Formats: sequence, C-alpha cells, structure tokens
Amino acid sequence: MTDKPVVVISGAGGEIGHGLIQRIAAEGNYSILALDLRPLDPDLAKLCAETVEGSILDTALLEALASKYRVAGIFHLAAMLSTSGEAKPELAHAVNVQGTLNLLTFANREANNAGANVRFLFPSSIAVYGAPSISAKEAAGRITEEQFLMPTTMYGVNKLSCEHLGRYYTHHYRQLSSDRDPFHVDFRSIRFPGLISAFTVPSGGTSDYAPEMLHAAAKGEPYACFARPDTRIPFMAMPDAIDALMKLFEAPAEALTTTAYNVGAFSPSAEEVRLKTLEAFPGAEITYQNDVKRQGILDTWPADVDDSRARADWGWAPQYDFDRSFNEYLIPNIARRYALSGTTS
Ligand code: AKB
Repeated sequence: MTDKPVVVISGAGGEIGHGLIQRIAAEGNYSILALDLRPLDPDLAKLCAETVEGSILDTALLEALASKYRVAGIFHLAAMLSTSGEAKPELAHAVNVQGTLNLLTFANREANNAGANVRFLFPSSIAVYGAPSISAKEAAGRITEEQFLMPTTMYGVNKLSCEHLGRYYTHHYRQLSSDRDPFHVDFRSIRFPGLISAFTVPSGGTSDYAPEMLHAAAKGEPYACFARPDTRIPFMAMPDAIDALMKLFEAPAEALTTTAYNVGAFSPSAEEVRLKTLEAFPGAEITYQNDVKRQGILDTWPADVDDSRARADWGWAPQYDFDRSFNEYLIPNIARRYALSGTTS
C-alpha cells in the first residue's frame, strides 16, 4: 500500500513504459503499479510500488488489483503493433481491443469506488489513418484528426475502435440507466507518430525502420531498410512522447475539446534518416531492400499531422525537431550505450 495516488501502467516493460516510469518516479507525485506479461527490468522495477506479471486479458487479476489499490490514473500502453498484428489479427484484436475494454471497465469501477473520475491515457497511433493512395497522401500534407479514418491494418482498426470505446466510456456509458454512476472514465488519447528511443529498439511496428537503421549503425551492423527512400511519415523522439503523455494526463478536463489528439514533431523521409545517421556513423552500411507489403502500410499513413488542437487545448509543443533529436538525444546516447556495452565494432 502507498500514501501517494496510484497510477497503473500496462505494457510497462515496453518502449514507452521505460521512459514513462522514469519520468513519473523522478517527479514523485504518484506510486506506480506496473503490469506486464514479462518481468520488468530490475532498474525499472525498483522505481515502482509493485510490479505484476500478468495479462490485461486476465479479469480475475484486474479485480484483485482493484480491491488492493485506489487507482487515480491508467496509462494503457500494452498493445500488439502494426506488423505483428498482421501475422495474428485475431490475437491482436483480443489484446488491443478486449484488453482495452477490460481496463476501461476496471477504470470505471475504480472511479466509482474512489468517488472521482479516473484519467485513462491511451497511446493511439497514426495507424488510425488510411490514405487511399500515395497521391492522396501527398496532396493532403498535414492531416487533421478527422481525415482518412480508414485504417488498413488490424492494429489501426483496433486503435480507432479503442478511441471510440474511450469516448463512449467518458461521455455516454450506460446513458439510458436511471442509476448511472456519478463518476466515470476520463479518456484521453494521443495519436503518436513513429517513436524513436535512444535506449530501446522497437519490434513489431512498421515505423521500425528508422530506429532500426540508427541502432544498427551505432552497433556497426549492416542494415537493409524495408521502406522506400522517399517514404515519409511523422516521427518523434521518446522524451517528447513522454512529455506529451504527462501534459495530457495533467491537463484540466475543461480544457479538452476531444478525446483523440494528433501530435507532431518532425517528418523526415527514410533517405533523410539514412543521411542523418551516416553523418554520425560515416562507415555505416545502410542499403534499401523494399518490402512491398510493409511499404503498402506506410503508404497509407500520413506524411505529417496537423496538431493545432493539442497545441491550443493543452499546450503541446515538441522540444525536439529532427536535428535536435539526432544531435542532442539520439546519437550521443546511442553511441554511449553501445560503446559501453562493447557492441560497436
Ligand atoms: C507501428 O509501427 O505499428 C507503431 C505505430 C506507428 O503506432 N510504431
């Protein structure tokens, strides 16, 4: 038990979880209950009040946690990403949608036990968009939250349906009942671009080519990029992603005009990422070997997003543009990391 308000982080051992646990622990305002299928890295575990190995599909586990803690907020990070989701679409639906529904139910119960709304932060994705053609993508440029909501991946379909579930739990849950609960889930989601961390390498995503390229170069390993050189989608450095989650978590409910926000930072082509990586690691061997099927997914994702709503409602302003992300965050940290572990050849 703990005297600080508790936040639950699902998928705590993943890429976003690493940075988020460190940030919340450093600020010291909340105790962290970390949930993941696998044991948490011991350095992260020691920053948490409790770590639980288990699944968001295990409702008995969620009930046991609900009776033990008063939960003030949830960061629901657990998900199967866009490439892995295409290998096992039914499993992706179960994890991504049923898992979210279980946690929304948990949050709703917590809200009514505690007598206060429970904030539910959900990392959605640019995968909710599905441009019908490359020319439509190029013509659209920075797209708003309402455009092209026709995802082509199971992951994108799941993210979009979870956004709707969250909106339903926030505004319409049991709308016809005379005994509607006075407190509810306060769902807030961010449609993240591809994220690039200096400390973790993603797996199972379709935006993975950029972080994979950079980490391979730092390790002195050859890399064949599966995206075409002209592929352009938005990316963001991990510190900005963590900052966005915390800013939206802390924003007053009255300031919010939607439950799903775009956030942008920079939008390089794959070739621009390659050239930037080569500036830092001139000997790196980075080639192209296009995977036409994964490319098909990338071609439906927007080249850039209009994030003016996030800027107006909760003060979103990225701190890391393309140059600063690489020069001040990614390259120094990645170079140090692999030099220390002796991986660089
Ligand atoms: C993926 O590639 O699936 C994710 C995403 C863009 O949400 N990184």
